[in-house]
Amino acid sequence: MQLIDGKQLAKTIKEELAQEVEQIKANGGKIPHLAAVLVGDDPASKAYVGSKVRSCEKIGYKSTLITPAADVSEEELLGIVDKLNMDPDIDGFIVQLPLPKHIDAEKVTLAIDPKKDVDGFHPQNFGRMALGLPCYLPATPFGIVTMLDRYNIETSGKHCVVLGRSNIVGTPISLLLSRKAKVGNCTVTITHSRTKNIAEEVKRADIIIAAIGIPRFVTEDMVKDGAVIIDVGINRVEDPTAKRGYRLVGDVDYENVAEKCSFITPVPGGVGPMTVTSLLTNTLRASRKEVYG
Ligand code: BQF
Repeated sequence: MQLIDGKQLAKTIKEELAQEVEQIKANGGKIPHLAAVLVGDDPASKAYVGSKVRSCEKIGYKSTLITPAADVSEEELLGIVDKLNMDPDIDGFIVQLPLPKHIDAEKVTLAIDPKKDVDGFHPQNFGRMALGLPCYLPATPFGIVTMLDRYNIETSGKHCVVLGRSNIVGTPISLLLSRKAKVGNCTVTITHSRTKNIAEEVKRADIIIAAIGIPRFVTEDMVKDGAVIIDVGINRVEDPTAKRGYRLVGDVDYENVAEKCSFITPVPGGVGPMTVTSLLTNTLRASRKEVYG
């Protein structure tokens, strides 16, 4: 079994991006500038946005953090989005999800200028991804594809089984891996809550993408010998010995499954850190106008 070390790979990619920034500075170009909108004070969202902003600072990007209160009106939030759309210094921005219930997240996503949509959530970027046109890839699928690429893991002709069909992970990674591309050419099965016999489907997989949101769902008996496992889950489980009383586990029963597979991503330190570098790469592409000219 070989570990796919997302934390280390993310560090390498951030170093590469930092060098790009050095080049830009030396040539007197525009420094990439990411803005993040964090509504309210959900602790997980604060932590995620905090790490994105710190990563920007570390590699030499400009960053702007906007923190409206949890009771901000939808209208006000749409006003913030509009200002960011218009601001010529902002190359790209994100509105951290989830949003409070009184705000229509779909409406907010639609309001983001696709040219600045570095999370790749706007239907225009999603559609372009599905068609194989230039676009910003959503962070998690982009991170997964980058891991498979950098670890030289063959995907062509492989059977990939995806667990979960969310708009931000399951559905887009299924599309990407089935496309005709360097990382692609898979035969993809999408499984979900209505799938009749998930274990039987997963057992056939050469590549398993677990994005189901159930702690340790994928067990040893579901895994074919030599399979590649990408664990997207971030689940809190009680652990009295841990400082905070809980710890993070993936959607895969790592301890028991690891022996059987050829490659596996850990949780934490697997897919998670790669989502942050995806956002940083998209922001560089935005500042270079690589996608929309
Ligand atoms: C790690 C996210 C659910 C809902 C909204 C490193 C991250 C996570 C884990 C991270 C996530 C998950 C992010 C680790 C961003 C990934 O070491 O394992 C980094 O920052 N993520 C988010 O912004 O919004 C979410 C998950």
